This record gives sequence, structure tokens and C-alpha cells, in this order.
Amino acid sequence: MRRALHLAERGWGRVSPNPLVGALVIRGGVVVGEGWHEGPGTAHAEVVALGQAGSRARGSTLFSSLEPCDRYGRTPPCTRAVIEAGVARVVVAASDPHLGPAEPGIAELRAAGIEVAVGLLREEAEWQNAAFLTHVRTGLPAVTLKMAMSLDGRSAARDGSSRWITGEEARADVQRLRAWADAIVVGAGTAVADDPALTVRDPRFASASAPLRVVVSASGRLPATGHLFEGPEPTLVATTERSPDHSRSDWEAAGAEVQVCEADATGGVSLPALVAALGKRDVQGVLLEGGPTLAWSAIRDGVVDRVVFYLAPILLGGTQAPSAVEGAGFAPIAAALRLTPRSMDRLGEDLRWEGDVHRHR
Ligand code: AOF
Ligand code: ZN
Repeated sequence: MRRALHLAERGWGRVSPNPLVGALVIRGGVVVGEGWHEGPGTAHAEVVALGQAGSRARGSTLFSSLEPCDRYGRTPPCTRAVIEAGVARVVVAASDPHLGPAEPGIAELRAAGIEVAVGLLREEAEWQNAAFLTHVRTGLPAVTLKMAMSLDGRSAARDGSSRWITGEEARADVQRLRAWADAIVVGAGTAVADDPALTVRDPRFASASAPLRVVVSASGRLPATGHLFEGPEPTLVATTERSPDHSRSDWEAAGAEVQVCEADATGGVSLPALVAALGKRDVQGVLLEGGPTLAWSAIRDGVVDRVVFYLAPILLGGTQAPSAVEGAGFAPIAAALRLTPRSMDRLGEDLRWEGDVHRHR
């Protein structure tokens, strides 16, 4: 199953709105077929693996990281392929809520006399498909907050300069996160200060559709210039009733879409409202790339599911240098938002810290 999860990973950045899925066919202790899903419209992992196995699939065990589908979507049902191939046993990591709560794919296989076991490495499989699963279950996207900072927690020097805090490997890893995302969100301050393009340029993740670029400008002071308003990738400006008409028409004239969202208590764009609107347009994974004010709003309003922080071995100091997360902050200590650590990795000289926020929804 570990191998199946590993194979699934090869679809990274390409499969949305479908899940990452990997599958293996094993007979007599030997792998006779392997497959992974490459994206919407292409064959499902199980079908690829069974195709490779050919007649050797008879009497075999199929491992799949997700419950085989039981219906026609863009491609025919996997259950039929499994039954027709004469597979004897199926081992599944996670069930597919898109098929409904009753695990109909598994039920169909069992009804055909196939032995089915569910739940092997379930937690890893669900972690791998967190965006797909969250969106299917709640209609809301999964939100990852990414920030780069000095070892003393500064996201920029006191003069505002922030390029580059982290090294090349950490920046390449950000490309991986962007490839995962269906939408990348930044605040207007970051858009103006850093002039980011918010594109996936890494050929490893040449993805079928570029993530939607979202800039949050509640007041409308964001100028309609810079990399975000260039290139073929779509851009959305999220604003409030407060922004003047001329700002909106400038953004539109520069090719962006404008979305007027509810305001939060501080007059900013309500991030829960923005995230819900993104979910409605089939965005499953959202990457929040800062800045520190937007990061605070997102944390305060409980829209963050996962945190990826890159820590560089530099010290910036300075009361005027912005922290990774600004705003009012939590107090006292006991009120802090506690995260569950998931992984800590060295990327060159930097450290990547990844963890989960526990939300109830
Ligand atoms: C599987 N194996 O490899 C994947 C599955 O439009 P389609 O035909 O691609 O179907 C998409 C749905 O199938 C998707 O929403 C999810 O429920 C499931 N994905 N199922 O058996 C796979 N990628
Ligand atoms: Zn399928």
C-alpha cells in the first residue's frame, strides 16, 4: 500500500478535481501491474494497473489507495474492470465519499464474490487527498498557509525587503505547493511589495490548468499593474463594497475578474466568505501565501487547515520588522492556536515545518 501511495504521488499537481490514486496488482508475491491516475479524462489507477497485468490479474490481489469507483464519470467504472479481470482480493486504503457514504464500490466488489479489506494506511491516504476529501465532504476547500521567515520569525527586514529569505530548495518546494493548489491567495500588501507572479513554472508540475491567482484588496487601493495582471493565468481580485468603481474597472480592464465579498469586523474581506466562494467554483485546495496581515485574518477566522512554514538560518531582529503573522495575536499564552506537527525536513539550509490545525466543520 505504501507503494500505491507513492505511485499516486506521481499525479501531484495534475489530478484536480480528481483525487490522487495509485494501484498495484500482485500475484504470487510478484508485482504484475502498477498504475496511477494522471488527471481528469485519463484512465483510473486501477484500470492502468490491471491493463499492465493483463491475464496475470486472474486470481491476483489488487491494492488501491482509494475505493474503486462504481460508475461512469469521464471514464468507465473501475469495479467492472476489477470484476472482469478475475481479481480475487482487493485491499483499499480509504473510501471515496464522492461515491456516497455507503461505500458502493466496495459493496459491488463484495457482491461479486471478491474479498475486500478497507483501511490499510487510511490515515496516510486521507492526508494525501485532504483537498479532494474536504471538498467532497463539506463543499469547502482545504486551506494551507505557507510563510517563509527568518529563524527569529520575521517575514521581512525592517525596510520591507523580503527577497529572498529562504534558499533555492525551499523556493522549489513552494512550486510543489502551488502545483497542489487550485487557487493561490495573497494580500494586496504582498502583491505590491513582492510583485509575485503566483504561477507554477517548475516543469515537474506542468499542470493541465494553472491555479487561480487571488489578490485580496478590501479598500481597492491595489493598482492594476504588475505580474499578477500579466500572463495567461487567471486572476481574481477579492474586494468589498468599500472599493471605488474606478478600481474595479481598472482591474477588469487589466483582465482580472472582480469578486465583491462580505466584509469582516475590521473592514477586511471576510476570508470565510472568500473561501466558501472559491469552494463553489470547484477550488479544492487553497494556498495562502501571506502577507502577515492576511495570515493573521485567516488564523483568527479559522480558515486554515494546514501550515507550512519555511525557516531560514538568518536572524533579522528589529521591532519594525514584520513577523510572519501580524494583527492582534492571541493572548494569553493559553489562547494560542495549537498545531499538530506532521513533518520537519531540511531543505538545503532551511527547515520546513508542516502541521495541522484542528477545525471542526
Ligand atoms: C478510482 N480510481 O484512479 C480515481 C478515482 O470523471 P472520472 O471518470 O475521472 O471520475 C472521477 C471520480 O472518480 C472522482 O470524483 C473520484 O470520485 C473518482 N476517482 N476513482 O476508482 C482513480 N481517480
Ligand atoms: Zn475508477
